[in-house]
Amino acid sequence: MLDKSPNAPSVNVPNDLAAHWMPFTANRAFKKAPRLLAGAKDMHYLTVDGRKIIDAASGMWCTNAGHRRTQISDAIGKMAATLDYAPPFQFGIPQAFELASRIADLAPAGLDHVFFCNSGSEAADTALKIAIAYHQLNGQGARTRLIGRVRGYHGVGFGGTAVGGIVGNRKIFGSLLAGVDHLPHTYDREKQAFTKGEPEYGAHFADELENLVNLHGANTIAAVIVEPMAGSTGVLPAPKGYLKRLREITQKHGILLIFDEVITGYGRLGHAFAAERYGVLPDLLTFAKGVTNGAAPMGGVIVRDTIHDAFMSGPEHMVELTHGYTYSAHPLACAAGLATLDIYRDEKLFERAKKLEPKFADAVMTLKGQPNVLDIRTVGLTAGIDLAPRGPDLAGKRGYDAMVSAFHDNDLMLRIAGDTLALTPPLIISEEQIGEVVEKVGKVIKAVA
Ligand code: PXG
Repeated sequence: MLDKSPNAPSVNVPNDLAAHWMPFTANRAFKKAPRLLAGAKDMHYLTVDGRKIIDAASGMWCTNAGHRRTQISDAIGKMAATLDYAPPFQFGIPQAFELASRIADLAPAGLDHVFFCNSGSEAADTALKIAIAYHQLNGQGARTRLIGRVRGYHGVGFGGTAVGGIVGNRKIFGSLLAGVDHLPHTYDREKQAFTKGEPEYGAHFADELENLVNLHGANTIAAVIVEPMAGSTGVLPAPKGYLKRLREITQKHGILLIFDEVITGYGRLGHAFAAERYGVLPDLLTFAKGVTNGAAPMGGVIVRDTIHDAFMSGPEHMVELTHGYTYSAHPLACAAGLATLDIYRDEKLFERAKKLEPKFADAVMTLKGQPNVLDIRTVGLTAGIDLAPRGPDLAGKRGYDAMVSAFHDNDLMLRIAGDTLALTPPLIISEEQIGEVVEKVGKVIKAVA
């Protein structure tokens, strides 16, 4: 229970953690030794016991502009005091239209319409539904099949889980969606280990799509969804030429290509979107996280003109797309989004990420040779460091221990994916702080050796 007495400490720490069933968390281990956060500013979190923790994870790939930006919190506060809620179906707020226009302006030319939701999971499911509906409207109703990728992550809705390819996220949830298949992942340690940026080897993994087309028939396939850089599975940058090849094959067969940019969007790879970095134009592009700097829940799908326009027919009083959320384009999220985009623009944070990329890569690569380090991958301001598992039945234990050691003993927050450590700091990180993070990660790796 929270201590509600007059003498309660200023940072009120609960002493009963049972009621909160935490998401994607080892609940029993957490509750024995909680990692409780009380505040944040710029590159740091503050723990409930007053320690300053350097954030090498942008929270959870969210706070690209750093924490507690007053411009954003002021905008949210002002909006909350002016307009608490507005129905997004059949009514609108000016800020939603402004934000959509600004996001469309940031996206590569051709991606011109923005559909808002509240998370990356909703964005993935929305994109998949739009793809299937588009084919239906286009007289190709047999195109319902969805292709994801092994090791892909597209959130936790039934659609996103079905096209996702992380076994642990799928196996206890039944049959998910029918008619789903998967491309192979693009990682081959023997050929790619310790690559900075996009590996030379692996464009041919895209050719597997031709085999899936042969197997199922192009006229049954609605869309292919991939992350330009697979994040949750431990940072797998796309091999050189891979995404272009995927675009050529999808185009040839009338299959829509969806880029899930929930992580790669808003500067993570040194561009507004990874689509720009790779010069590949998808048909739909999903985003979330960085759009509001994590300060309010928001996600969305950016859609090609041709797809959007296909829906704009029939009687004008009719709803064109029977899909949406009570909190689509929520006023607080729109306010946060507009203030966030101002910061990205004014502080040139995407360019900053691009400039820092080689320095970040060099710094993280110095960890090569540390105990148990099997591979290091970097792209943009992101790195994945694979550690050897502690044993055949202990997959993920060394990674978990590293996260715990980082937080409790080294004042560092990092993400883990099994035994892979993921670094993905706010784009405001200084060169000195990159050094500090890498030094701390080195200590953590030694601590779990
Ligand atoms: N797509 C991608 C590519 C993601 O990375 C989602 C969809 C789902 O977003 P929501 O907002 O519904 O959670 C994600 C989320 C990690 C980590 O540590 C990554 C995510 C979420 C939590 C942890 O790698 N990505």
